[in-house]
Amino acid sequence: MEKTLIILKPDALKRGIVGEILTRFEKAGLKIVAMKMLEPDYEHYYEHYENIGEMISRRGQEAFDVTLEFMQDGPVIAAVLEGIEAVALVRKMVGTTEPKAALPGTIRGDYAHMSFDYANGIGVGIPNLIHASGDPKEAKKEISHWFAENEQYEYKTVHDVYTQAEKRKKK
Ligand code: FUP
Repeated sequence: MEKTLIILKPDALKRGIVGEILTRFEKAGLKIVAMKMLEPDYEHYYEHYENIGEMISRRGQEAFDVTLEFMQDGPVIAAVLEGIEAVALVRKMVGTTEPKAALPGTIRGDYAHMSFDYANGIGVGIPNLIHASGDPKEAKKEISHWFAENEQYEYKTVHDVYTQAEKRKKK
């Protein structure tokens, strides 16, 4: 079963919408297999956003710097979600990077409206509430960067009857 990393960013904690965001994933049947609150340092975010995410070449040094500053503005909650094609599903539920462009029904579209123009104009990182792994390869690297093996759990949920069903036998 596929796993993906989410990080509830400092703005999600400060706005008190952690529960609402997590509820959306639980309702979709995704399984929380790891979760913790932490306040990572610059090096930890450098590994996440540049060594794994290659953000400087994609977005530029300035966007990278303000993002790291924004992420260090308070504690975050990191979690690993498991489900069928979980990486793509969670990205869809999160919505596109810029809240202004994120569709209604997505987390960023429903809970934020900030534009790149506004954030870049005042020189701040965009408060878009949540990070989610971009693809399965990135998810694997991010999960092992944020969680040790013994911080990840296996258990059954009521969704497993559908999501981990046996192959149907032909009659
Ligand atoms: P995403 O894949 O949605 O996490 O987006 P990116 O990896 O491209 O960017 C990482 C984070 O940097 C985004 F969540 C928001 C932030 N960012 C800014 O704050 N300003 C920018 O101009 C670009 C990105």
